[in-house]
Amino acid sequence: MALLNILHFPDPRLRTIAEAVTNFDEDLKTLVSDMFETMYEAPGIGLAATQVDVHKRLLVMDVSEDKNDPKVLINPEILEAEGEEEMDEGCLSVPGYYETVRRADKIRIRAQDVNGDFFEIKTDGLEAVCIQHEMDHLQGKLFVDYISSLKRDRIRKKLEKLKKQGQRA
Ligand code: K1U
Ligand code: ZN
Repeated sequence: MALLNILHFPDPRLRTIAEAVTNFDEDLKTLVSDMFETMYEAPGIGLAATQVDVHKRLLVMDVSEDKNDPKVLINPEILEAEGEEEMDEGCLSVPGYYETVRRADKIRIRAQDVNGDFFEIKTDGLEAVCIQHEMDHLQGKLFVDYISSLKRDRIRKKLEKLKKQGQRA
């Protein structure tokens, strides 16, 4: 098990479009296990491979209170989306910032597990929001893309300044 480095906005690698997973091998299982360790340690409720600089279509999540409901979605696809919901979102790649984002409230997803077997999930609320947020990462999109460019620029400048200060220390 290993903790992975999480990329921070505005790192251009976060804009990479991920490719489909085709090899369901031991390396994939190690990556999934490292992503869970990284997500729980952060702590977060989700993590997309893009955030750890792996440009493959997979995400991990656990929105349960007791952190005992880990889920892996590989090559996820939205089959149905309905309703609208506004929720405050955070992002491990945009530390310290929360913004309200409007997304579909109920979704039906098809994905593969670590063995390549297909399954479907029908969900709503926080889990539906988290899946959409993580699937955005796989397309190189961040929750700050839903807010005004003025606010986004302010966040970018603050995170760039923090990074510079960290490098000097
Ligand atoms: O993708 C990420 O960076 C993870 C992100 C997921 C997410 C949060 C909120 C709404 C949609 C998607 C996070 O986990 S941010 C941290 C967070 O929300 C949290 C951390 C500890 C306990 C509970 C929540
Ligand atoms: Zn995120």
